[in-house]
Amino acid sequence: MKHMTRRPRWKRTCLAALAALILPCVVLAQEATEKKDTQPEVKLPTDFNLRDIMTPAGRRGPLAPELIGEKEKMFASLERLTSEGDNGEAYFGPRGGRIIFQATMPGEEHDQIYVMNRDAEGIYMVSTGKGRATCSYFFPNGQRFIYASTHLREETPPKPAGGEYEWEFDEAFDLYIANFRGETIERLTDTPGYDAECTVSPSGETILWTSARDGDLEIYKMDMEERVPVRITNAKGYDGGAFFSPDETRIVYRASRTENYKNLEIYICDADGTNHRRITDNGAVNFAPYFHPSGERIIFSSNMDDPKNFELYMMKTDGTELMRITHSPGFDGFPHFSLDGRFLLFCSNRADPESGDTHIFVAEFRPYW
Ligand SMILES: [Ca+2]
Ligand SMILES: [Ca+2]
Ligand SMILES: [Ca+2]
Repeated sequence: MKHMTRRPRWKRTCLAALAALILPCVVLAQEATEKKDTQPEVKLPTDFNLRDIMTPAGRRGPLAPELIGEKEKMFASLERLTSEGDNGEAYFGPRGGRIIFQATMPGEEHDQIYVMNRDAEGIYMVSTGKGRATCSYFFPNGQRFIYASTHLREETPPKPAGGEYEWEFDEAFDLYIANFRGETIERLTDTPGYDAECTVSPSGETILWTSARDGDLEIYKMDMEERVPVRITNAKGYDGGAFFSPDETRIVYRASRTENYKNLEIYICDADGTNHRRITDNGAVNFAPYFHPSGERIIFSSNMDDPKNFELYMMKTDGTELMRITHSPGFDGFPHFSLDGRFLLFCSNRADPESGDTHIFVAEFRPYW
């Protein structure tokens, strides 16, 4: 990727982990975050109507068969849902009719959170428009979402020149719940330091996220009624990017344990934070793990076959039966299945690998195991 003029956002995400791990003091020397919440002004679309974004799940986006790689036999079809901006971390809504994602739109400097219909129509911003926003995820009632944002900090520093990515572990990130009118409903974290990488359990009763509250980056869970953070990981080094299994008995995540922090491996544990097992061991950058709806396999992104080209892979939950899903130039990552497993949402820069812009795709998934 050295020839690229601009680094794609996936590199921000991947290298973010490495950068902060190389610079551990980034997350240790935290300043207290401003605790007094303020509600920034939100600009809603002039024709805003909640019904407009409740697309029936049967609607599809523009098909892009020319972007299916020759060896991508598990893709029965491919839709391209975005055509501008630099997009990432897209996740289906509970009934598959909407998608929430983060994007740096043309002319903007930082990521904000957007929703769109399943058919790629009706994109609009649902975060505050201030600071940086990341890691959005629907609650299963479809009326609210969780995300991480720095909007309470008075000024957002510009992106560092020279491609340094420690900002991704920005200490000003905290978790918020908001609705699709762009209104912040609740601030969930207020301890000093990074809180982000949040996901919601299938039942909506529990969230997972990554926090620096205890001095090292660890995964925590919190019951949405009890509101008591429970620490899931207890190992030196970065732990993050966690998702529950469909039955909420297990958690899959990524972590770095190496001294030089040059790789990320996939781990799995029980939902109470016991029985941690590493299920990849290839020395590459493995991240964005997500359970197939069967609960028996995990899809993830890795550069195990080519340090410059991330692809999607699947494996059983014990790490066996590894199979490669994508074969395309450039980045493929952030996989997310629809509840029935029929569709695979992912982010890729296959449309224009040289530009570095990442776009959102949906494949009709045809597993052959
Ligand atoms: Ca915090
Ligand atoms: Ca840790
Ligand atoms: Ca690829």
